Amino acid sequence: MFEIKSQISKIKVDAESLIRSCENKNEIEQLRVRFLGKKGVVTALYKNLKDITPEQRPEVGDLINTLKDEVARELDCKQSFFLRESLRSRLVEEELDVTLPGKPVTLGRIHPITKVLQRVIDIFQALGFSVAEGPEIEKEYYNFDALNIPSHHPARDMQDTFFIDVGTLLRTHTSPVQIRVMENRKPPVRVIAPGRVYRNEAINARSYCLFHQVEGFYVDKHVTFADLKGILGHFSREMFGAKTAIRIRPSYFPFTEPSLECDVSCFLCSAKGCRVCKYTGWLEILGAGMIHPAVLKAGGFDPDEVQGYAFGMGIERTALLLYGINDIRLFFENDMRFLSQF
Ligand code: 2NL
Repeated sequence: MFEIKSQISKIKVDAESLIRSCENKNEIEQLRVRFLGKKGVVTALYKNLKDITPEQRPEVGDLINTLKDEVARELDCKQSFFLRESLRSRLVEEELDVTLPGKPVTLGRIHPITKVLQRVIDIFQALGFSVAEGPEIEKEYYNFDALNIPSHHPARDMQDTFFIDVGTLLRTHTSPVQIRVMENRKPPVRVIAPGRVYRNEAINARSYCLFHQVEGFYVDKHVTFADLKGILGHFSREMFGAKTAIRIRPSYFPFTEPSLECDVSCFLCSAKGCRVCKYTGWLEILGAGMIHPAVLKAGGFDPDEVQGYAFGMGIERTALLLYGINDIRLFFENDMRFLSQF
């Protein structure tokens, strides 16, 4: 009994000093085998239990259990010390400072132009219009000829249009999409064409070399100017508020006859007059008209059988008004300080 107790104390002292002087993980593993392994020193003690009296066994058994737990704890302790050391030296080697704050994750936002564009699309989709898209690099034929824009027209000038090649250009409006739709469909057709368009203009607060447009058209038997007026009023009230009034003025586009420009009552000052509406109470928002017979023909329709209206609006201009922004260039800089305000 005395013998086994002193054996236990000796093993404890030995183990402690050996563990203390360990220099690496491998040495710890070797000690773990030496003391706690199947053929280990502590394991061997259990076998000696049979040599002592049954009355004394529980006490000695407890002592051995405690010894086993203590040795295991000290081995674990030293092992995690080596683990921390190796991690630390790796961090130093890699010059990684884990205490530095992480990079902030900024969430993206829907661009204000996309928001306005989507609202316009929603309004027309609710009326049964479908959405069509087409190429931004377009044939001169679809961009100009098919739209009854004569070859001597100033819009065809290099000064106003980005030409890619002879007969190929960056579309200056989304009307060519509508010609392509006409070529492939039979009336009745109700389509809107949203998208990017390009103009070779001097860049300033009011104009940029690219912008977004939504054009739309409806061709059917018996489509009249009154249908056009109706849709312009409906769109304006949906877009700018139920109290919005519209005013139409005669205008000119080569692709419509007659042509008009549509103003809405200024939603910023309730038409009382402000700087934005230049004290007129009206804001110009879109152009429209009855599709020119030559354009219907170019799209493959018979102008004696069907008629149609068409309209077009610039999205940036509408967004500037809706959000009270004074510089169109802000839409193209993609500065999160600007974009995160919408
Ligand atoms: C504006 C005016 C307009 C159209 C676009 C059009 C398209 C076809 C046939 C006839 Cl396929 N017209 N589009 C008509 C009138 C005006 O746009 O101020 N846009 C920003």
